[in-house]
Amino acid sequence: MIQMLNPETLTVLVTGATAGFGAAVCRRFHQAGAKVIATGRRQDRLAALKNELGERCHTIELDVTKREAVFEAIELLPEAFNRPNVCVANAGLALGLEPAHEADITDWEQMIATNINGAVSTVRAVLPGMVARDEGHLVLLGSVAGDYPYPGGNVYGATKAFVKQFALNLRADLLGSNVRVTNIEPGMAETEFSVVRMKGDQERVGKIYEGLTPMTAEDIAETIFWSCTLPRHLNINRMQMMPIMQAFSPFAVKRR
Ligand code: NDP
Ligand code: 8X3
Repeated sequence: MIQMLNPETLTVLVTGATAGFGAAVCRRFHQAGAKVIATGRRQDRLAALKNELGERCHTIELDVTKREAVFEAIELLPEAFNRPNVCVANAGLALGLEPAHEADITDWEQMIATNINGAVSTVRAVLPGMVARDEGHLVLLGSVAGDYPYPGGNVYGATKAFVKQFALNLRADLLGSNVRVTNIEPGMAETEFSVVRMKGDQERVGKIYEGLTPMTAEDIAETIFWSCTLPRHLNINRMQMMPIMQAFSPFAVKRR
């Protein structure tokens, strides 16, 4: 038996905590005794989470695309929460599934601003404190879309490929410190992700998960919790996860 970390020693900052993986991560760590800092844009969701979790939960209304606001949020953390030793850079989205020549470029820009710039700002804001304290864990939300191309994945997949390489390069920079970095790369998980991607078209959303059992937000939260409570000498670099009912296709070939 290995000795897992005591979750009560953890203060966990989560971006995108108002839904899906982020909310489940907050609940999982909180249930185990950790303090959580839940952030996101929807204030009503944050208030409900605070109401549910109570004293060991601090909430911040935060749009990760606003760089100054991200840095300010970390700088102004109240005393009881100002030493986060886990940061889950989770805020992100996919918008649309159109082929590249038909996609809305503002959707592309929003994915880049959130999934790339948002993750970069979050990491850059939280990392100096972790390095100074010589203790921390950055968890980034990548995706199988960053590993495998698929039609309509264009910019979304590219943002997640960035996240993967960013995580690996962070590991290179942080060698010698006690700061861990993990890129979690899920496949199909049923959250609000597809509602956002399909811009509220429930019929299209329903078809995505029809006839299969997708992963849940709790499945992903459990994996993150596990990787963050492993003994400090261990680092999970990348973790790719899929539901059993999802796998790969052969290369597509267009014949005349
Ligand atoms: P959800 O749509 O359920 O949750 C996304 C969260 O991101 C929400 O809390 C949303 O909060 C937040 N968010 C979006 N834009 C911003 C922003 N500009 N600033 C701050 N927060 C923001 O999706 P998931 O939980 O499924 O997705 C979480 C992460 O996991 C994403 O990075 C996604 O790409 C990734 N992922 C998801 C998979 C899936 O199949 N579900 C698979 C692989 C990866 P709010 O709107 O309140 O700001
Ligand atoms: C979400 C998984 O397969 O919809 O990142 O791109 S997928």
